[in-house]
Amino acid sequence: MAAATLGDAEKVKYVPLNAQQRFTALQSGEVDVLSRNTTFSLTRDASLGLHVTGVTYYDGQGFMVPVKSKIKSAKQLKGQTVCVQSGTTTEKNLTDYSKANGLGIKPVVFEQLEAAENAYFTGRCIAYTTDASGLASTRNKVAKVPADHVILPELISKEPLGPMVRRGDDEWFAIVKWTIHGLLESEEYGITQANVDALKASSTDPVVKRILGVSDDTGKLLGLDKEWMARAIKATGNYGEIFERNVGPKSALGLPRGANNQWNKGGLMYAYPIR
Ligand SMILES: N[C@@H](CCC(=O)N[C@@H](CS)C(=O)NCC(=O)O)C(=O)O
Repeated sequence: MAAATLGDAEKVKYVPLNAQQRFTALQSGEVDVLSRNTTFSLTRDASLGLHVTGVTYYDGQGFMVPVKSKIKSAKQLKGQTVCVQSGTTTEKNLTDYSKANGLGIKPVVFEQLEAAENAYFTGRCIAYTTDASGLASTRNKVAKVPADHVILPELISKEPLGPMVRRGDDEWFAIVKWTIHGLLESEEYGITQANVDALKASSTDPVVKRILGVSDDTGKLLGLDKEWMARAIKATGNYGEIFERNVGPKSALGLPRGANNQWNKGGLMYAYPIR
């Protein structure tokens, strides 16, 4: 977004926010875009004075348990304690799932992530629940021996994650939304960080030419210049490259591409056309 808008991928100030603080920070203008593991829901979209932009990661809520607990399925959590962070969709999904399946799960709720994780790892709860990507992160980063913990197969919710912006700034909303689609469509059409310059100079594909601003000037319509998307790709790579580097199978998180693959490869990622 910074590369597309300001011409420099480094012109960003990152402000760490926990689950509780994130919406107020965006509402008050402390940040201009909330890019965290935030789920889009009707309530959040309609009642916070914010806009959801586009899904960058399709997630779902899961459970982690110690291997030694011998629990193999979430259905075996009957009457058990589960650590969870407040101010999240996670907390509500847990209650819904417990009710719907008659499990009588006992949630143990913490405001801070570290407190919830710590409670789980010290045995205060039999399971820890959050988005599956969050579980992978916690297991990788916090567990003394990651292999001692298993993520159960059930995903109990849909968690479409992506950036949010403040209402009342339609131009910025459009830039954030179309940057996401541009990076997705670049992957679909094979434009990468490594080949972007060469394709700009020689591609004859009309879609590639449009994305790279060689034919149409889509940037102008967003208040940017015609190089906006070429610059973004050059700075970070396309969506697939960003995925592989940060969360993919070979990264520390080791997450499979799964639902986040392109629509024509069995996934849900479907870029709106840059035209
Ligand atoms: N996607 C869910 C959960 C996101 C969430 O906040 N997860 C926790 C647990 S992984 C987290 O990221 N906490 C970090 C923090 O509060 O610093 C939501 O939007 O409510």
